[in-house]
Amino acid sequence: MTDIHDNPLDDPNADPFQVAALAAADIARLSGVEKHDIALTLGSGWGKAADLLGETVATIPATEATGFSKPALEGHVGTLRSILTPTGTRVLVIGARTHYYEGHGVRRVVHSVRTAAATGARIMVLTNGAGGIRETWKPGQPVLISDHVNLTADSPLEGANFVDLTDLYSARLRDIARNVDPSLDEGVYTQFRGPHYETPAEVQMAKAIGGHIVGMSTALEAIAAREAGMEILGFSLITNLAAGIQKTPLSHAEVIEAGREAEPVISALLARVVEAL
Ligand code: 8IG
Repeated sequence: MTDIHDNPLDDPNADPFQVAALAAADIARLSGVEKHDIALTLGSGWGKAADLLGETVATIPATEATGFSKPALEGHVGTLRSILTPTGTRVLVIGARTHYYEGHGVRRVVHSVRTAAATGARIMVLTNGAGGIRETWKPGQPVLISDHVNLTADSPLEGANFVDLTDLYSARLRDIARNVDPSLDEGVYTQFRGPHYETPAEVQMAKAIGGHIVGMSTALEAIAAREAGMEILGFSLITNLAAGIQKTPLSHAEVIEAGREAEPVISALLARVVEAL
């Protein structure tokens, strides 16, 4: 199942939860760890957190787990890591995100989240790099996600499955994060399809409908995590102010550079928060 052209999730008759269960079994077999407690998806800028969390018990190329896609983007390490923290918590670190804009469908996008749930994880920590709408925010600043507006016009849920999204981004977990760093601000994440960045007019629309953060990944994943019964903590690294908020054009190189600079600080913060969960 390592060939991108032979992904079982692409079979419309496949049950995505069954594929996730197979992936979880792959992870258990390859890592020797039967059950994980917390799962953590590392977006751009957050990659160093894994090293700070504890002992890496196993590093698995994501393509060794059923249903995972090859990484599409440079800077996104396509590995699954099993980490044992000093307090004995098992953390599954997902360094292999499939974005909605890749066009492989929403099942592939949320497969890592469903797999995390199938490994036993009860808490899903989702991190990303994103644009900031609040003028007071600075590139390199981490913020908590308090809620989201899903502008993809899509859902990872199939059929008449009316999942409640009140308190989607757990107030309890946000409180724990703020105990670790009281200076953490929070905001509403608006997910656009991408991969283009927004026009300034779209950023103004996002602001008018209550958004503070613009991104391309996390809302769909959070919905799937909630469907799977997990408690969710979301973090955005503001790598740039959104189009028209910052006066200069957005560039992917700048975004990567902002992530690289912030990485040591926010990774240390994230490791401390995960340890406190
Ligand atoms: I990094 O400004 C990053 N990801 N939609 N807009 C959207 N996604 C982003 C942005 C941004 N910056």
